[in-house]
Amino acid sequence: MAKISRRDVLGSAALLGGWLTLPGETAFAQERPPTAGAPGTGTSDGPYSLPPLPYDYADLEPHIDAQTIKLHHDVHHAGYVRNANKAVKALEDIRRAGGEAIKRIRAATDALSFNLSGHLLHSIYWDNLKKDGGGEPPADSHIGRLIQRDFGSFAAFAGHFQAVAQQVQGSGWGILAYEPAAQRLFVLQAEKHQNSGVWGAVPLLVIDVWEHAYYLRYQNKRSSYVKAFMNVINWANVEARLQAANVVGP
Ligand code: MN3
Repeated sequence: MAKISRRDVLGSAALLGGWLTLPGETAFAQERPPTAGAPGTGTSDGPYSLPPLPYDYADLEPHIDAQTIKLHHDVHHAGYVRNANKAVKALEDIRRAGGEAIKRIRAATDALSFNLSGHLLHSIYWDNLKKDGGGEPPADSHIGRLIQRDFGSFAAFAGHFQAVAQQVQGSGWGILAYEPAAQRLFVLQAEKHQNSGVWGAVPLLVIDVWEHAYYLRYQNKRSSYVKAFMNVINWANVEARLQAANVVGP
């Protein structure tokens, strides 16, 4: 079982919406590099920017191939960033124009939801993965203890997570999330990027099951990709996200 190192956590902890200080012994938020969603990381195009990959394109081979990672990050994710910024601009333009322009507010709001959700989920996805990852989180980690408590065992969680990912209808995501109202974990689905979510739930581990995430290597065999994904999970990153969500639990 891989032990989570300080270095793993340093390089990986980020949350939707920016940086949060980690509690207790892992309070070293100031050392972490900026990433997607962090204040001040936008460009002249708008508030969002494409985060750099935290590893090389080929580092997740043979589980996820280099060409898929390159296209997925450099083209697909970049497109969501560009279109999220465009949606922000469109909303500003509509407000400024007034009059009949307000009739376009629904379409622009939909575009923001789709593209910004896509950007944020992809930003988590890259950080959730690492070369030589996988296995189980340490039994004494927060994530290890919560998985045990809320799913019964790691094997039960893994089966549940993979089944949800495999059963997403069409394009979407499987998401292990921390739900702060009940202070527990759930495995959720996102259809496209923005549907079927739960407000306030914090995504900790996300698997993209759009065909662009796996089709070059796995063709129609989504289940083979989902299985392979389990071998490149960066559990230190998942742990850091959980701690940053101010987890209360065992
Ligand atoms: Mn994708």
